[in-house]
Amino acid sequence: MLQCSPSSSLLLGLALGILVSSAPSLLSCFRESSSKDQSENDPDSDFIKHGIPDLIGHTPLMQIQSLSAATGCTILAKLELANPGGSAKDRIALAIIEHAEQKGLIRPHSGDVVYEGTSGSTGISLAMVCRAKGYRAHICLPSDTSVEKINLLEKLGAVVEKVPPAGIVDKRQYVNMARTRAAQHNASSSTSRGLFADQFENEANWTAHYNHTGPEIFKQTQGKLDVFITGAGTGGTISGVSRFLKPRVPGLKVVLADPQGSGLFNKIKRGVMFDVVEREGTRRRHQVDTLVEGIGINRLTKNFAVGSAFIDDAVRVTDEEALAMARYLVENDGIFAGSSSAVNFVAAVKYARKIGPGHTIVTVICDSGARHLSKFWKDAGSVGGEIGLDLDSILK
Ligand SMILES: Cc1ncc(COP(=O)(O)O)c(C=O)c1O
Ligand SMILES: *[C@@H]1O[C@H](CO)[C@@H](O)[C@H](O)[C@H]1NC(C)=O
Ligand SMILES: *[C@@H]1O[C@H](CO)[C@@H](O)[C@H](O)[C@H]1NC(C)=O
Ligand SMILES: CC(=O)N[C@H]1CO[C@H](CO)[C@@H](O)[C@@H]1O
Repeated sequence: MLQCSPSSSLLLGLALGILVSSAPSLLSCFRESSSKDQSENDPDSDFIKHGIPDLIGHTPLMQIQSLSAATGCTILAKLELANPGGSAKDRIALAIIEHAEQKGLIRPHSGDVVYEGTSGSTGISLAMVCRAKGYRAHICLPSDTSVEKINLLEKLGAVVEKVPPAGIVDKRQYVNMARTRAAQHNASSSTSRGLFADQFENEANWTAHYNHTGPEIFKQTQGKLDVFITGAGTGGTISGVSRFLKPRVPGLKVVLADPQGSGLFNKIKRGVMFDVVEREGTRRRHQVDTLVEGIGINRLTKNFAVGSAFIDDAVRVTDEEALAMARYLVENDGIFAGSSSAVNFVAAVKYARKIGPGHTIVTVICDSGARHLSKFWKDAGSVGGEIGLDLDSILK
């Protein structure tokens, strides 16, 4: 609904179709009151969803035909872009809000406001879920955030506060500003409350993936997978999914896909972050020097730390490789993916080549290329002429 492209509504339709065919336990009450044959054969015999929260999760798992054929491995992608807000962050936004409701920290339709510092997908998901559940969202972001993101947040009814770019140790940095605003709201109102969502440290982050994304992948593959590979922003996805799958899938390898400039690759390979100096606050403002958005980081977050013992290996991906892969997926499969998804696929192919044919590799399409038109895709060059890219020319 948010991205008005035909592809996202198609994907949403696909998501609902897969839900019907692959989640029998959820559907048992539906099936009891309707013909089983009918619900299995007719993709339109779906039950009615009750608002946005009902649409979050249960995303399809899709085989990538070109990459599977080229590597001899079965390469599968969890389509997180099929969530109603266009990314896996819908799961986190819903989990954070429901968690806070259970703890009695916020109440719907009482003027409570959810504050977050984010220039990424989390703000969009929070803005959407807040409106669906009777809250307001207040998003702090760096003033150089792209105008289309700011527009989207505002059209979703969020208050957007632009703060001057600053490092994480600075009080006026956007995440710190969101924390301050929530506290100020609390202090100044006796009737309503402020909640700081805190996606990087909030435990609802990885548990949402432990409770939902991991079990969905397990069911969809019937537990038959050899590798799970994805990037880390907060680390919630890789931690939650690997903590769920590792004990249940014997021999599973969990692999981190890391963009250039991120310290996590070295953390996994050598046990140390890339650059200790950065912790002293001397780092450049752009923590990670890459075109890729949403993954790659140079500090250790709690959500990454809870899963790092479950990560077996890491693959580094350059921007150049990610850009070429993004084009490759459009030209060969009609898949228009975002930058972090392109990184995931480069890493999946590199890992497939390392372990050889015959394995099943699961990765993630985090969001659509539509979110990345003005930055990543702008640098992708012309797409759609000759189908000329082969995998060898992508991997450096
Ligand atoms: C587009 C995109 N891809 C991937 C991720 C990584 O997810 P996680 O925060 O669970 O590590 C994010 C998170 O910020 C993102 O915005
Ligand atoms: C706001 O107040 C509630 C209830 O007093 C408290 O639990 C919460 O931690 C406060 N939040 C902030 C951001 O100060
Ligand atoms: C995950 O499941 C546990 C146990 O049922 C529950 O306590 C927790 O709140 C759930 N968390 C999320 C984010 O769904
Ligand atoms: C159950 C569990 O281990 N929860 C942890 C999740 O991560 C937060 C910090 O992000 C910890 O405080 C919790 O103990």
